[in-house]
Amino acid sequence: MTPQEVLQGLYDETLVGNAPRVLELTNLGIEMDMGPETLLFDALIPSLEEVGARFERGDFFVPEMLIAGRAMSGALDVLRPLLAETGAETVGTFLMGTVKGDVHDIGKNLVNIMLEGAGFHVIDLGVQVPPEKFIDAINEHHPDIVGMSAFLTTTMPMFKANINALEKAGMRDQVIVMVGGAPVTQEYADAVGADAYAPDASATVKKAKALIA
Ligand code: B1M
Repeated sequence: MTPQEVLQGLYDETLVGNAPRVLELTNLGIEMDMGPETLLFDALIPSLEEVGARFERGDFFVPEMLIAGRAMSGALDVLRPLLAETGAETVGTFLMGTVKGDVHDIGKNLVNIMLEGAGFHVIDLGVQVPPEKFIDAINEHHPDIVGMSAFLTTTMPMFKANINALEKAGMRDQVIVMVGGAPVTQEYADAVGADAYAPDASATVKKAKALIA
């Protein structure tokens, strides 16, 4: 297979949620020295974007989104050690979670992988994280930055609820709050009183490093 055929195959098989084939092609791409970023940014992410577009048009439904998401997650498991392998020293602690009511985690996991690769110690609280769980984890781990992901317009308001909870607990000044996720914008981040916003995983790493420098 040529590198172009591997990328096309990864795109097509992710789109239809063929997880075993996505895994095979991911491993093949790595054996062919294609580099984890190429597989991710030139095939896997564009494919999920197309899944989202088809869902919006009514051509795909939740089950199709689910199996495509699973196929992507399987590939991420293979790519994780390669993306994170830098040997960088710990630069700070990043507490991360997808907000309450939201189960999307692929984007959050990708941000985590890139942060780990850049030397952050990442504590992942998972998905559907309620405000009190963020508070407890801040008390326990004393992170430099608290990252909150939301992928639905209906769950974005949880940023504000989480920040309010931090204020109520007298902890707002102890942490930098960073927000992100597909529908989030800089304007929205400003409106809810977050300290920072990033549109994607690599921008998150750059901002996070700058924030604690
Ligand atoms: Co859902 N979903 N989904 N979904 N899903 C979206 C997000 C949607 C945009 C699809 C669409 O309509 N085009 C839409 C949201 C519309 C909106 O509100 N604006 C949507 C919907 C509507 C829903 C449901 C409501 C569907 C339903 O039930 N009727 C439902 C909600 C469930 C819930 O959470 N309560 C639902 C369910 C699901 C699945 C479970 C089936 C599955 C999730 C699987 C999983 O995550 N484990 C799923 C999927 C796969 C998607 C799409 C197709 C792909 C998401 C993804 O992984 N993208 C998505 C469409 C799309 O985004 N194009 C969609 C790839 C990922 C690498 O990108 O997630 O954007 P992204 O992450 C980026 C950035 O956002 C940023 O960096 C990441 C990496 O570069 N980032 C941060 C993320 N967090 C950050 C934090 C930061 C900084 C940057 O600082 C802390």
